[in-house]
Amino acid sequence: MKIRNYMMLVCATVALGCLSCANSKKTSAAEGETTEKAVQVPAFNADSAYLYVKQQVDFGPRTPNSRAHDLCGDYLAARLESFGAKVYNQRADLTGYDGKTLKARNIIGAFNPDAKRRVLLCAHWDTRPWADNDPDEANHHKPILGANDGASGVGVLLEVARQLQQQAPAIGVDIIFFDMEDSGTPQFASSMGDDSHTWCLGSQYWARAPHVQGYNARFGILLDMVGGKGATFLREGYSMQHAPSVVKKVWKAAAKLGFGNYFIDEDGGYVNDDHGPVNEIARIPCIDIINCSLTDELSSFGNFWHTLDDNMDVIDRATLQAVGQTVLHVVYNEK
Ligand code: AHN
Ligand code: ZN
Repeated sequence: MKIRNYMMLVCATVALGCLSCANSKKTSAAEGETTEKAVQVPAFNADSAYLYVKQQVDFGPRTPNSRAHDLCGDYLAARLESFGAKVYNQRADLTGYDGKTLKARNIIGAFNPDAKRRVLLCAHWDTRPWADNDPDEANHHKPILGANDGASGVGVLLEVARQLQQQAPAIGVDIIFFDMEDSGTPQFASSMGDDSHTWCLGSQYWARAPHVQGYNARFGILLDMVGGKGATFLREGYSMQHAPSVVKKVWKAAAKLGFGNYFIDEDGGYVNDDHGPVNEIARIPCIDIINCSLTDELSSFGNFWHTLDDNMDVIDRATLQAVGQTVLHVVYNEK
């Protein structure tokens, strides 16, 4: 990126940031008494998030044991570090559906690591090695770029991380990029029964052995496929089962911010995703903000899901904005 473009982005961010806090101060010093100050929530910059999505996609598919995976992992750890996080690289040899060893790396950025009150934000950063939902069967063994499925959640969280550095919230925040979510048994492999454990390998590992012994957080928010144009987020089943109050909090924030057209007040299906291990193994109530439409024909996760079409063309800044601003609102309103 050219330095000049980056400076323009920084200037735009500063200007937006000032606009957003100008109207939120609520003190009645004139009467000599102070009421509680409304929290100042920074303005999420969707251009910045979009850039972080693109920078991941530019590495190519981030599939297990590939060079692009290694390089993108280094990029993510470096970004988190540059935003002031204490960074943990949790490496593990995990076993794929076919018995092969997968060199996994969960990447964790801890902000305000000494704070007792914490919130966990997470997304998977690996991409699916097989486009097994592609309409063309000849593509089923090719890896996907994962602009939406993978990079979008991580891109939003990198922009959140940048905001955390500029203005610290009242609580500690941990951002976890889980690895090996998307190497679950492909449709072309003959499956022997329940394959659900072949997905979410990185989060399963982390939930059994967190980066900090005895780790805990008030709640978690998982972002998955949060960049597609016209995405809709329904109340996901396991989220409602394990963390209904967090779902309510997030959907209420979205409605207040004018994003009710993305965050729909309707129940969606149950999705096997990284919040599963966080809820059931780490016992931290965690929700999943995941695109789940009721209208798409090929897949409820979008027509490009697990196809070669999951590239930058499907990414819409407006969706990144809706999700990012909602997450910031929730984080900065925690006391
Ligand atoms: C399954 O369909 C098994 N899991 C949906 C979660 C997922 C896949 N997220 C991204 N890719
Ligand atoms: Zn996927």
